[in-house]
Amino acid sequence: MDQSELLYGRAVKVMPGGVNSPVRAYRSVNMCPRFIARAHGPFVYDEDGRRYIDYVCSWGPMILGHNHPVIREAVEKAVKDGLSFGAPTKREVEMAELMVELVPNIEMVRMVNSGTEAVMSAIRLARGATGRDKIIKFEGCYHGHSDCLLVNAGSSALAGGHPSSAGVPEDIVKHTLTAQFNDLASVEALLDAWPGQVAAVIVEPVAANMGVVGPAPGFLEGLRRLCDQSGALLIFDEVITGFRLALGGAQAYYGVKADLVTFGKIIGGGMPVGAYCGSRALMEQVAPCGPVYQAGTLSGNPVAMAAGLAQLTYLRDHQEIYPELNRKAVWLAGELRRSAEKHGVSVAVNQVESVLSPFFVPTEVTRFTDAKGSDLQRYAQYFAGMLRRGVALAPAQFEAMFLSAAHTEAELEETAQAADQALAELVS
Ligand code: HOZ
Repeated sequence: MDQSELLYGRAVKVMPGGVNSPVRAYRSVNMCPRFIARAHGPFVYDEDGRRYIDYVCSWGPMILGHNHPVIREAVEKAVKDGLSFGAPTKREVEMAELMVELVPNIEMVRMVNSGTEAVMSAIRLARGATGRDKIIKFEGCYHGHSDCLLVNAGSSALAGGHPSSAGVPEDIVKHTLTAQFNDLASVEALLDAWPGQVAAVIVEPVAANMGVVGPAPGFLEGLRRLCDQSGALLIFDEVITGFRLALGGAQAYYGVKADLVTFGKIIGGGMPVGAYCGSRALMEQVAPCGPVYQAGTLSGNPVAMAAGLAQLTYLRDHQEIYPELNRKAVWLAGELRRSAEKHGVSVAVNQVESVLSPFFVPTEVTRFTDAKGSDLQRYAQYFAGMLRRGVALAPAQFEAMFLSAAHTEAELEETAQAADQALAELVS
């Protein structure tokens, strides 16, 4: 037995499924999870000291690679001044100023502690500001685990076979309407069916919790138009896309304005941070300025702000990272396609900038129904083959693969070789 197996044996006795977040239990790949002891650059190391090239990247935020010196030093410096004050700090102001500078169409920021909290609060704000109750989300999109959004959700909710959760009252989710990603007609139909009642349409601009599925041309623009026509607010959940597709996130990348934007872990450099942002008029509806209540002792935590400020400042000052990340992702996606074709394995590789997903399907994947058609058994075998060769992918088909600036040509080559062998195994 290795250390991960031993720890997992202890963990399942005291934690549900042995984990603090379901996808980490590796259930959809039928394996024992790796317990990670440390991480550096493009690598994570398990408790036995085995090294893996990491494409989970803490589910996105480690865009500069693990344990980046600039972020680590900022955290070390902040820790010396104290861990939590429950009071305003200079760093929060600097952080909000920087976000307003970098993200299009936002004038104010409210910090929270996670993407879940950011989205939950943005929905409350949208409802408070419009006086409407209904929201529209997309099947297979994931916006955290707050009650009203755990409906037809993606990510590990989908991988675990529970796209909607027990414990969420019908009375709450009756206000959550579900449309189809990349299908404007499905949104229009809901808006027509509930005239004047939809507070917001919330979308991951690039769906990344059904695997990666980019927006079809005109989809995001269409959402903007439909929201303008109906008086609903458009919320971009940029927990994955923010500061990743581009410095200004999906709004900048696709040239589409959102009314509210939510961010998660990436703005904390991996520390627990989230934020929701929008125009002054909207954000001043939030307490203490307005009637929409939301609060938190750890919101704007000084250590988390130090990490986030260091990461966003670094990204602002090193924007060459973005084309470089894209170049690496295009190369890797190309290698995966080439190997799949060589070995006669049906794989569709979706890639948008530095997020990508292989789906084990014979067709293109442009909709949730296509993504759901992926052969999950094959993904599990492929995952196991990659892990054996020292490459850590997301342990579930419906998650994304993230690249970081720390992945060099050497790691990419090693990954492509591992993928070639793992794909060959699928047909042997
Ligand atoms: N659902 C999250 C990823 N999309 C899980 C994160 C985690 O387990 O850390």
